[in-house]
Amino acid sequence: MEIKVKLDVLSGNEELAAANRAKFDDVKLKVINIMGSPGAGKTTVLEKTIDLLKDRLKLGVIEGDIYTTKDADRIEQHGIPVTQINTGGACHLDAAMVAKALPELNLEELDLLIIENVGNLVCPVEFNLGEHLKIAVLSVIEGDDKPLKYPLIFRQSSAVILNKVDLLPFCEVSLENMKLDILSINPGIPIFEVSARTGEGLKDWADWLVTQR
Ligand SMILES: Nc1nc2c(ncn2[C@@H]2O[C@H](COP(=O)(O)OP(=O)(O)O)[C@@H](O)[C@H]2O)c(=O)[nH]1
Ligand SMILES: [Mg+2]
Repeated sequence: MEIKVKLDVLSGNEELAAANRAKFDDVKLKVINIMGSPGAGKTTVLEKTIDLLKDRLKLGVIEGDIYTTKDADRIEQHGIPVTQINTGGACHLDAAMVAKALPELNLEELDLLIIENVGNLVCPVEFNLGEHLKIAVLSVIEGDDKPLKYPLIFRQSSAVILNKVDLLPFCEVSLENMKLDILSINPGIPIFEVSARTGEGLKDWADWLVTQR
């Protein structure tokens, strides 16, 4: 019985995600969905990415959070259109929430829409939003066992950002093992080793993102 309910929820979500995708494609808008644990550095990576790309692309952002507008407030400082979704308790965004937020943005005027999902390594990946690419952000301090413990997000993503490499000297993790495990789950997936604090590696990520348009 429980499984059936879950299937119904997911199939309803797929229909709404397809409708979102049609809206994006109508106006030739590329959309990415950034996922990862709370504190992995999603918003910081996004802020730095905006600074690198805002002169090249017209960017817009949807911030997903359980409560508060803290992340949207940070993005607003960078002078690009942003709207906040509060899920009011849900651990992930779904296609209906995104559909409701879209009228807040002028989609025709944007080249790239970035959605920051609710911080969570598990649930967000199960709900398509209509995005073209899913991107996983994992910080090295979360531990090198995480890719194999949470494989779905790495399997479904089109790229992985390994953030906080500036903290590698202070934690016992093997970056090599992290990368090997991610590649064993999703062979060939681009992996960007970055520090959103120092800026290391972010130009390669931003350049890759531009090529995805
Ligand atoms: N040392 C270090 N700290 C970082 C880095 N990226 C983000 N942080 C810090 O990690 C914390 C969580 O970052 P945030 O972007 O809010 O993560 P989010 O919850 O995934 O959006 C903040 O205190 C950031 O300043 C990084 O590359 N290196
Ligand atoms: Mg955030």
